[in-house]
Amino acid sequence: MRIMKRPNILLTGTPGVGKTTLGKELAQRTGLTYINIGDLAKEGQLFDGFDDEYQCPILDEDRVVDELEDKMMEGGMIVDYHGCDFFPERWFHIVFVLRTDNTNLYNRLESRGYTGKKLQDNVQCEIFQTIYEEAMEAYKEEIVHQLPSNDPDDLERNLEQISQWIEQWMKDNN
Ligand code: DAT
Repeated sequence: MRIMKRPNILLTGTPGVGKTTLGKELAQRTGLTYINIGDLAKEGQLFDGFDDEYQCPILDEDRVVDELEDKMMEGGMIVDYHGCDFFPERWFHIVFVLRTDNTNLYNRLESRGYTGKKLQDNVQCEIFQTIYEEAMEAYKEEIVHQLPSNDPDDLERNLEQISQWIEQWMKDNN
């Protein structure tokens, strides 16, 4: 039996914009595999040092890339991470940067338990569109797309659009 080729998708954006929510639901609807880089790093202890300012372990980016290489070559992966410039560019067929309005994001991060500098820095990251600019530098501009992620209607629209894109990609590449 010939194996169907499937695309790899990167979901990125500031923490709290809804990457996990979208990624998991998208995986359920399409049969693609959802990969959360934070969880993967925790499971495999793929860390290199500790960030005193943010009180969190520092991701060992090289080991994350090594760990994922074989899976990414299989295709059909949905990768979720709040950064994007250390992944090999060749891994992804499309990159989505989720965007959330400031007040909305502030409330989400606050209910997640973020306070003080951590809360402020993350909201600023969104205001300065840091991750969008990172994505535009790391990937071909034409494969980078911003998606609004403010309410359940946005979520549903994004799910439908990406599902359709996957279907079309598979028609074109098989
Ligand atoms: P991320 O993975 O980007 O950190 P998340 O998926 O954990 O974000 O979502 C953060 C919170 O926001 C969570 O409580 C779910 C909620 N949320 C996500 N997408 C949403 C949307 N489109 N509309 C309303 N709430 C959303």
